Amino acid sequence: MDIEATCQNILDLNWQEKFTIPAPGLYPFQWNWDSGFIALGNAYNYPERALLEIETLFSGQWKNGFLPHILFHNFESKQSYFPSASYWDSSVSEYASTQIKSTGITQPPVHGFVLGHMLKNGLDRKRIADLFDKIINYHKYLYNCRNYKDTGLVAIWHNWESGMDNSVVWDDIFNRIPKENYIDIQFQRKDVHEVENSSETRPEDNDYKRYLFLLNELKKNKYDKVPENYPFQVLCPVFNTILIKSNQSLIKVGKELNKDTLWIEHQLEKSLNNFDNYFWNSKDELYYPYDINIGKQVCKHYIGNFIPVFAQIPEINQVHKLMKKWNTEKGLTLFPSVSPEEKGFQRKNYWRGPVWVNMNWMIWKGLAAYGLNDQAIKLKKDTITMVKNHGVYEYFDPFSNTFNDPGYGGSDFSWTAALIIDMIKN
Ligand code: 9WN
Repeated sequence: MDIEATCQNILDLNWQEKFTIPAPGLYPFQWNWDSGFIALGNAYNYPERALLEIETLFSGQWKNGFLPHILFHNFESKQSYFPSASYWDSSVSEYASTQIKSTGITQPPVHGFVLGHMLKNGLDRKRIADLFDKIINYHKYLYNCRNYKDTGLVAIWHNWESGMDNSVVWDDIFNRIPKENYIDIQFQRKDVHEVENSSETRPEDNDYKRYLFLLNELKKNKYDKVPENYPFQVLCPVFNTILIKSNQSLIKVGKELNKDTLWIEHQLEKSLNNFDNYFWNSKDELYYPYDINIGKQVCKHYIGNFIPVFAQIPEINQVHKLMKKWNTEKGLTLFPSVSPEEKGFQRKNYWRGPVWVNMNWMIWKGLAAYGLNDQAIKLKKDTITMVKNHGVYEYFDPFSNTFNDPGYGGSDFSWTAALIIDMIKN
């Protein structure tokens, strides 16, 4: 079977009547940014599924516009994931859906650019117009409740909100949390039973304790505000790039559908005006996250250094500088989640080194938009070849050249399948 058919089969396998699970067993519910990437891939062969995926996701939107990171559909019959619906207990919030249980944190806002892709591919305009309004409400939540000093840059409150859960960029923040705050937290993980070799490829128990400490603090505050002295308040360049990209796309969609786009244009302008002030480091010539608590950039070498190309935020001369850094990275053809030279790099461990398809997809899109076609085409080809050689997994060893050496984490991983389909189609 060719790779496109294999990927399509995986999307079929993971389809659950109105949404798609990210991976069987490991992730049995609906995840926010996963659904965006999945809908993008489904827009080609299954436009109805693509629309339904995003409609189902927004059926879990809260009254204040907030869009949760997991919707626990059919949670009674699914026991393979922790933290569960009852651990999160979204009912503590007066805004939460009373119909659909969810988490109380969000994930990168990919939906705007996914909507643009759907419109471009001729999907139902009326349904796109309805989704447009819901996405705007979500962005209003972000700009009302997460806007840092009215910069147009929005803050994340949990590492799971970044989607890049155990990246080295969060290490210092976690190391600053006093041990007595989390050491006694009790829990039973499920993920470690769902993947091969979990001790080398998934976060550690000690990491989970700290993730749960943050979760419990946010829950005490009804997922509405950050508590005083709360340790995780970050401006993430990846999250903000994705928001900017979505806003750029929503403006185009809005104009085509005769919607008012002034508010988004205004937010976008602010975000772009402030982006480099917080994220660009002119000495290192890289983008870094900004830790609000200490008022400093987190100067670590990881994939987020490059992601702003996705929304064409850097000028072309900055892009050339960024690409030079990439080329020096030990001859790797794809972007690893963390540079092999960075302290804490682990080639098999989740967001601490492995290659992820969605990250390389964003850089590919960005390079193509700058007209850097040779680099873009090579990145696309190498990503497809990696998946052909190692399987449709969640993440991949950046140094593995051996054919048939499997990838890591969830097998039959939906966003890998969806984005490979998109790469093949373009
Ligand atoms: C927590 C579903 C999600 C992705 C994240 C990825 C992983 C979850 C977990 O899986 O996170 O959200 O339990 O490890 O890090 O990006 O959305 O695929």
